[in-house]
Amino acid sequence: MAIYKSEIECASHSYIRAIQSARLIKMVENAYKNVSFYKKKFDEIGLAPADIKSIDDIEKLPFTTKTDLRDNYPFGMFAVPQRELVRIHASSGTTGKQTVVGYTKHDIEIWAECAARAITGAGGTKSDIIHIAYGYGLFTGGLGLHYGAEHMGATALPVSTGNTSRQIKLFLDFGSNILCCTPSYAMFIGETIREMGIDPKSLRLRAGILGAEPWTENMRKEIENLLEIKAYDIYGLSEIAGPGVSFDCETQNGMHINEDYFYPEVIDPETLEPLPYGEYGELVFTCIGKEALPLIRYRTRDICALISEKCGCGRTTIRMTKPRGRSDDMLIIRGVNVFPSQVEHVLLELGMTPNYFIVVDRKNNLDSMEVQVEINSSMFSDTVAGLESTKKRIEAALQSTLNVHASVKLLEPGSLPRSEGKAKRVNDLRKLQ
Ligand code: DLL
Repeated sequence: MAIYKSEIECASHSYIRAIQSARLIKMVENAYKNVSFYKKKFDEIGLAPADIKSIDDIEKLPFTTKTDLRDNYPFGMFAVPQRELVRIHASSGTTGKQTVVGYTKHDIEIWAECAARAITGAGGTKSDIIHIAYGYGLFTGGLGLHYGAEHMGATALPVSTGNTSRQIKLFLDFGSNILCCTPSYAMFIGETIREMGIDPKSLRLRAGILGAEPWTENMRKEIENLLEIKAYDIYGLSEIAGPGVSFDCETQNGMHINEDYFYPEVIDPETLEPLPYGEYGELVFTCIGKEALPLIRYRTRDICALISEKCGCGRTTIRMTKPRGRSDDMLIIRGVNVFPSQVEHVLLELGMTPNYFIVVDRKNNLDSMEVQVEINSSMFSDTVAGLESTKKRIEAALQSTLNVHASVKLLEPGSLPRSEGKAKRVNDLRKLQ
């Protein structure tokens, strides 16, 4: 399959290191000179921009967190005056004050190129209609892939999220080739297509570029079967760049990081020490190519590992595993760490639907966890005894994977709310007490 910028994506390690070094030096100077937050941080630890001579010096630099962005709300971390900005995005702010990010013309150009690399990684070409069903607005999903599609000369179809029957009508009428949305919305679109009696093979859709939330390999198989497409993962976060920080290629074996612009590290979130390739920890990025918001060693909270082995697709860029979830999404149930993605994995291994919801509570000082899951329509006619044994089977499998007891509640097909954006999987009632 084609590679969008092979001179970079297939470059030698030493060539990429040289680019990273040059860009890091420039960005550190920019951050020190133009962002008072960084000047103060550097001065506090006695670090001068001149101490950063190459990418090998990255570990000398201080970390940046979401709290730093919030404390400098809205424009305090920008290295350019507002008149230099051509776009502003912001996170939804559901867990506190929203974080605001700004882009210069040059920043938009590199982000669009990274998104174009991702669309090409999913087999997209100039001839394709890229159906964008991520939200347009302050969220980066819609506009990020939109600019990526235009950058490569493909046809962007800016549908935005919601109105599922219209999405499907456009598949039928316009012949969309690549669907971009969250994995949970792709599932819902797939279910709706089946309910409407449409054979997905009769559509021109052949790939999905799905991300913005954690999803498992089993969910990938479900979506691929339901929509008869190949499902590619895409990762990004507003603070660094929206979709296109990293992306799946045809091997679907870890996402290639656009490391000429976003330098990755994985650290131990407790000791803050960098971890070797292959070990799971917290992903950290340094934005080495951006002008407006030069974030240094930004702690993403996403848990994953870096993969340095050569990829079968020919790209040489470093890859990251699918994020398991965010350290702040991790539930601690009776002292045991549980990620919602582990629950999803178990359910799909047992042939259940990926429509599930976790309710955590605390009664008499003891944590309880209930996993609600919809049964398949084929199980609908099962006897009560049959359903009871399914419930027991799931409970036993959850216990052995999570090392903690979860009670299971089976629900009728279609009873849980469907998501058109990022799915909400957990209600932690303990936080409300
Ligand atoms: O979700 C950007 C994006 C849009 C990525 C469209 C991909 C597609 P935020 O709203 O700032 O930005 O949320 C960022 O979402 O730190 C991860 O926790 C999670 N996330 C994003 N992509 C993935 C993925 C966009 N492929 C946060 N797998 C990140 C798992 C993901 N988690």
